[in-house]
Amino acid sequence: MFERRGREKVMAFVMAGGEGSRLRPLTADRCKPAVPFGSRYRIVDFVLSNLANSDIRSIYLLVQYMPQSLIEHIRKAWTVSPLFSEQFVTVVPPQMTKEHMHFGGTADAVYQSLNLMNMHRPDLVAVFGADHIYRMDVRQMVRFHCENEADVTVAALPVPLDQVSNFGIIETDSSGRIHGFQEKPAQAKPMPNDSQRAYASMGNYLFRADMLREALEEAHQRDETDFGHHVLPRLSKTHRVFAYDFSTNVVPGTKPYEEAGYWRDVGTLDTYFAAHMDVLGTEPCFDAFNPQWPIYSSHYQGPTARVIRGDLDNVLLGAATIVSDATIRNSLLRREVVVEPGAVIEDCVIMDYVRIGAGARLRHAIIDRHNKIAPGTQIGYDHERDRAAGYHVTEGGLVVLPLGDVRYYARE
Ligand code: ADQ
Repeated sequence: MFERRGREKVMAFVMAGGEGSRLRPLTADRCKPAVPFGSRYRIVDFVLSNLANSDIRSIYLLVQYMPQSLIEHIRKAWTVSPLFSEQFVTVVPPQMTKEHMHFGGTADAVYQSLNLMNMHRPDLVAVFGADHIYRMDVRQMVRFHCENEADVTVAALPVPLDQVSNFGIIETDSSGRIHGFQEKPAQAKPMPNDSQRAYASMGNYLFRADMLREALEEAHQRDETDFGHHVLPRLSKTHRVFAYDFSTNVVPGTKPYEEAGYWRDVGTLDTYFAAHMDVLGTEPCFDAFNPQWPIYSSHYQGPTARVIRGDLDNVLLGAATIVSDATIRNSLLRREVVVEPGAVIEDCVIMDYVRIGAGARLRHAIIDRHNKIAPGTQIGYDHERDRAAGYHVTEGGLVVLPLGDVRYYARE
């Protein structure tokens, strides 16, 4: 029983070590949480904003695979004033001791960082993934956890049966208590009230702090390294583990037209692209603008975008982007993009510091940062030619250009 119900001290570990191999080539040089998203964010900004907006501001970000770009982003976007000693986002790499040369898995990463809990003496520890696009008021999950006197709470939502092999699948009783947890099974039973879907973990957990320590020390003794494969299946047999129904989470300022319970695991290039299309339109299913629940990112001080002339329809433009006499439809252009006269851009995501030369035509494509597209180039019109040019083409016909090496500002 918690004595300080309603005022629990919560600290967070955000798991940002994932490789995101299915997002290649976007993850060839950076980890998945550092991949740009939308007109100005990185994927990691969504979980960090959710925690910060929920007043959880003691945050350790556990990194491993290619962390440099993420570290730079955290320094620029998430450095908090040292006046507030309990408010920080600190990047934690593997400690490289004789015993541990890397994080063996998500549970091992937190096990190796248990000493960080000693300094803060939290009541609860949030262990959240860094790979998803969503808004969530974590305080509501904390309340649910305390009301149920839970040892562990797992945020959960229904997923189609043909996708269960990507998720931790949960079985609950009518009170929401979890009695079965299977990580990425080949098949799963549908939910009792929905024959087409199974109940899945979102990879976001709340733990009673002393219990987490015990569970991880025991897991370490047994050489078990992963929350989904080892720790949660075991705890759901011995402890009070509950599923928090994400569809009950209400974020202040959500618009009536937004999709209820919007959450996307942008694990593949095609799902990553589709999530970009979700932020477009007059009534987007995920609206980036919500002053009551802002998504924070880098404090770039460049000027607003400039359109000299052009035919633009359903377009997001980042700061300091310049469009002259071009046609752009259903697309996002991030900051410092230059689009020269006669260019046509349709259904595209154009990342920062890209120059699109005069008369170039781009369709259904993602152009990573620091690229220069020569005048007259065609991308997305002939996939054989795209492949021959060295571009990546997905099964869904999306063309992806990897990070370029144009290091001067696009407009120079
Ligand atoms: P996955 O995302 O496939 O499934 P995993 O690859 O372990 O699981 O990644 C979980 C999170 O931890 C990601 O944010 C990743 O970046 C990070 N991560 C992975 N390895 C790490 C390491 N060694 N050190 C630090 N961070 C690391 C998980 C759960 C499923 C759940 C889905 C929801 O295991 O049960 O259904 O998330 O998407």
